[in-house]
Amino acid sequence: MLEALIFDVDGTLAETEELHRRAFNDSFAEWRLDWYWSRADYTRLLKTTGGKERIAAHMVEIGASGVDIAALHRAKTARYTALMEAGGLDLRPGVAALMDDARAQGVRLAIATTTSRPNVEALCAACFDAPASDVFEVIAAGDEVAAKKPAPDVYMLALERLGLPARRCLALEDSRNGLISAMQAGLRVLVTPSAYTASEDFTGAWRLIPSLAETTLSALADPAAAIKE
Ligand code: XBP
Ligand code: MG
Repeated sequence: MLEALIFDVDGTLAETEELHRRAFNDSFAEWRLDWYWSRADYTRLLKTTGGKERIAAHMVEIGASGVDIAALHRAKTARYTALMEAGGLDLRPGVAALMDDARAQGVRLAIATTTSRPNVEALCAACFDAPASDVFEVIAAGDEVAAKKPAPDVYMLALERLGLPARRCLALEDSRNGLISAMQAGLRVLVTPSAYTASEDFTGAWRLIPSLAETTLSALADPAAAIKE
């Protein structure tokens, strides 16, 4: 019996990473750092989850030091939320319909994300015109866990807050890091690859489909209906 859907945010609910990349680059310029992350750079750097961890990984790559990463990341988050509030970003196909179905059928909705909570609030305001806590019953995000994806911590936190066993839930992800995190938490994982993760290895996914528009809640609720793409 499927009792809850646990959504990843970036790349799963919406194609947000180009907005993140712009917020990073605009912050680097504001801080007069001669750093610029191209799409190719960002594809590589996205393997490191978490914005602060990603900046640190970049600094190791280029041998940089002496940057207050937490302060720079706060500036980036302020820019990201402003870009999100400016509008123009839609949910990925099928996301709103699946969430509406889940609400109608009494299937609970949760978030398990590496991104920062203000970013979840900004996305919910922009895409649902509501505070995040009105859209998702449970939210596990960003620095609430010490070990970010692919560690299972954020999915374990979401399960704990839901008070449900993994077998009654389904994780929805776009990235290999997210797939590994959710699998290690004991969850079945439905993967819808995003623009930045299309070439990743999704071995172990319960289902792999182009978007959530390709499925229905009843198909997700019946494990026997699972088909490996
Ligand atoms: C994707 C991430 C995040 C975002 C940037 O999170 O790894 O780090 O790229 O957001 P998700 P922050 O688990 O939702 O796919 O700068 O706030 O980390
Ligand atoms: Mg993601």
